[in-house]
Amino acid sequence: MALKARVGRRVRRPTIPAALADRVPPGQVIATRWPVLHQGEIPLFDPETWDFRVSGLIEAELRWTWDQWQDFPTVTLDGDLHCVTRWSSLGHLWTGVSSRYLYDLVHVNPSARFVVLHGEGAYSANLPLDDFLDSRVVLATHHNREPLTPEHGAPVRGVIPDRYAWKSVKWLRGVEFLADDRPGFWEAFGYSNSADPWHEERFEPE
Ligand SMILES: Nc1nc2c(c(=O)[nH]1)N[C@H]1C(S)=C(S)[C@@H](COP(=O)(O)O)O[C@H]1N2
Ligand SMILES: [Mo]
Repeated sequence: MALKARVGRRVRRPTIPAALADRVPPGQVIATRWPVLHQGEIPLFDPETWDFRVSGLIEAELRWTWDQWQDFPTVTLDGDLHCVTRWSSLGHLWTGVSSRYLYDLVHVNPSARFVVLHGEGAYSANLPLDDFLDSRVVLATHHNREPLTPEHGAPVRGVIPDRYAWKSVKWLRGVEFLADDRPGFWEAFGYSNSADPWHEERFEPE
């Protein structure tokens, strides 16, 4: 009986609606609710002491307060999240400062080829400068027109739509411009440096 039942059973795979198929990278399933995933604790946000630092290959290190951040122009863009643990979360509208705006503002030395996005504490993620400057990259303060919630990275998070979501650093506190690449938090553990979900670049080849 048990054997028969087993033979008759089909492995159920979640089906991806045809209309969304081209938005879901290989090996991913669509998450029905927006998951919350991160290392460690959700940091407290104090607008009085919060700052954002730009460092590395720029004329002089910069520090912006939360008040100053409010003066930056914003863009509003779609951006899906693809977690390497195989969920994809679609239909997010992000509002924030575009990476290109920040780059142009701070006069980066042309020798810079890479960036490290620094989160609160020890979390970070690296990107080639070209990936960072992609027109869809936003340093978001708002999600679906509401301020970001603490668990999703308030007050500012990176959104890097075409890379696995560990590069979309929550609680973003700074950007560092570098001539040479330097692995971030997960990249140092063997996760893919390039992290392109469309090519399933989950882990760095041995
Ligand atoms: N600072 C910080 N940012 C982070 C992480 C983290 O641990 N710390 N986890 C990353 C991972 S692995 C994922 S999948 C996304 C999840 O974002 P969400 O919780 O808003 O869905 O955040 C990314 N950003
Ligand atoms: Mo993730």
